[in-house]
Amino acid sequence: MSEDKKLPISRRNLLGATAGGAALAGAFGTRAMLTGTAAVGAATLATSARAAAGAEVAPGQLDEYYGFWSSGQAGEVRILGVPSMRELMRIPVFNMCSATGWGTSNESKKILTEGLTEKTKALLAANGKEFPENGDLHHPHMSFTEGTYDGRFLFMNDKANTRVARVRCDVMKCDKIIEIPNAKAIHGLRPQKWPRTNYVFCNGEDEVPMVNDGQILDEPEKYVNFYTAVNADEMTVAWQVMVTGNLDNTDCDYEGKYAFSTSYNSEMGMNLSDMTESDMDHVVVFNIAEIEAGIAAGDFIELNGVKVLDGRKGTDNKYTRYIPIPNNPHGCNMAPDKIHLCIAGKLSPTVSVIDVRKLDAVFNDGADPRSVVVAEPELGLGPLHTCFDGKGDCYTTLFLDSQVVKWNIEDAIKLYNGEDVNPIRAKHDVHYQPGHNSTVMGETLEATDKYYITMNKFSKDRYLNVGPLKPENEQLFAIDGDNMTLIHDGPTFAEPHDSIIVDPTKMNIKSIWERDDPMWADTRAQAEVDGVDLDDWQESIIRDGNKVRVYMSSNAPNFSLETFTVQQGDEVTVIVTNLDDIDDLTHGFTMGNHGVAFEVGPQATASATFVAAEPGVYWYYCQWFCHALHMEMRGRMFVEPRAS
Ligand code: CUK
Ligand code: CUA
Ligand code: CA
Repeated sequence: MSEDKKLPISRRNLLGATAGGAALAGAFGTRAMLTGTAAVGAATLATSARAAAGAEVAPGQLDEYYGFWSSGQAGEVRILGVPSMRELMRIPVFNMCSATGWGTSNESKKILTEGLTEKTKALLAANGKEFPENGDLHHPHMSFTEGTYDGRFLFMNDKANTRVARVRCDVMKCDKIIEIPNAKAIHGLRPQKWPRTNYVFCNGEDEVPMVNDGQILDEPEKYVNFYTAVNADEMTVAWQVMVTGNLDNTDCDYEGKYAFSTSYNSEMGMNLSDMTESDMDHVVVFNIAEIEAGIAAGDFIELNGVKVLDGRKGTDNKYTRYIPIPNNPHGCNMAPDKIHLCIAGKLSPTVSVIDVRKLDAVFNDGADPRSVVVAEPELGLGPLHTCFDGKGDCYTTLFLDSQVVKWNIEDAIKLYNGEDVNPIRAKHDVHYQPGHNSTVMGETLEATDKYYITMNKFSKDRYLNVGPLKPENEQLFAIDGDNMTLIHDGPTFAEPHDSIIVDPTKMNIKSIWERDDPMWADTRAQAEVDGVDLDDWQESIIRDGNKVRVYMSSNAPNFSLETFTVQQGDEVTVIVTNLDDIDDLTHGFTMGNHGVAFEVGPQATASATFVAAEPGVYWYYCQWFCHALHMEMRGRMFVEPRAS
């Protein structure tokens, strides 16, 4: 190779292709020695390591666990099988989905629209939209009963448009989305763990004027931030607490007493240097019983229809306490020992461990807020999130070091008390820059030491070049015993922030819809008015002024209507009921050239509305391959020219 043909210097060609790096990278890895080698050997190693760890999932075999993954700015939730890491399904939530018609069907548009505030509706209308067509979904979490998952719902945030959504786990579809008033940029989100998920706690990340109507603009000293409790059953806002500083990530205890939120901007800075100026920021602790008592006693103001309590710093309030924590903290993770809350330092190389049993004294007896910190081990650079194995060990991601550090809480406490112990059990290189991490059932009382997933923000040069936009990278480890064995290493599309791994025995998932599912209750009510039986074969075309409702059924490989006729300018609603009741027999309805396509699952009803603005012949067809004669499952809409 001539000098000028040499490849550019990269980790790959600098280090050469050698397997084994990942295995070596276990216990107490020396960074200089290990950087890069694991990157090259990982894929080959994962295959044999998977067999050794007993984590092989043969074709057709079922995975041990469900993984529910966020997708960041892609706006959806993904279901993965763990440990195979096969993507099983995508649940559209804050995004538009071409396959399922999420954002196009009437049923989904109602969910996407009905929870918006009037102000946002007007803002979107001025931009030609009915609902936000994007979302930034960071944190998917399941509902709890008595400290463990109960398989009812998933809840998730949209940072981009200040929303919280709920997914029904019986059908794996989103059924509610609400915008949170007053707050801006809902980021942290966790369901209440005890006694059950009555509340979903969530917090805005961005500070705004209390009344954000343009009267106050560049006066940050008048900005506030809001912590929100959503009524999980009704998907309404139960209450909010106004705080000082911003809020980042949140979690809550296993007793239903306290919720917590990290703040990286206690400074109330509006630029980077101001936001990182102070050595100490804080965690805000929210006292649930005092907040509920405050509501009952009328100690709130009503702001945009929400009861808002004042929990700002420096006020003599019973609702909040501020615990000083170094330096722009991020992750907020409650350990399954019910006692220890782990706050990741981010700019500080530490994790601050809070003993939640000591919080009563801070609220009731004026104890020093820092007295609740019982350990603060130095773990490495850029600690972001911590997860748990249920046996006293923790795994914390180190963003800057591109490592995960395994450490022990009890030893960290001993070290804090002056004993000569090292709480660090192991460090392992990951590729590259990890954010969130999860263990199986790790945020429940049933946390296990089975698998560990790290969600890494960069893949750099690990994969074939796909252009300037690179995939992210995820790595799954078997963690039973003292070892961490890499068993999966693969790219993902933007951007899995967070995941939970759930035991299938917690789930109760339907395979076919119930005919009377509430998802299409409005359509059913309209059909009754129109004298159409949605549960029977339908060939009805109902005209109502210039509105036309076209009812048809599907039964593979037929639509009940081969043709229907409307007038130019009619507003046409096509309602399709799938009368097939066979597992995995989904149909779809795509109306050519009208931007209309939606899924109709077995026994489901779905609909979409469009204006037939241009005369002509338009074919519609089923877009889910359902039968040998699926291509023939089509029909024509005739649009007659408007009589002049
Ligand atoms: S945040 Cu993404 S790495 Cu939004 Cu959960 Cu920490
Ligand atoms: Cu029905 Cu394809
Ligand atoms: Ca700060």
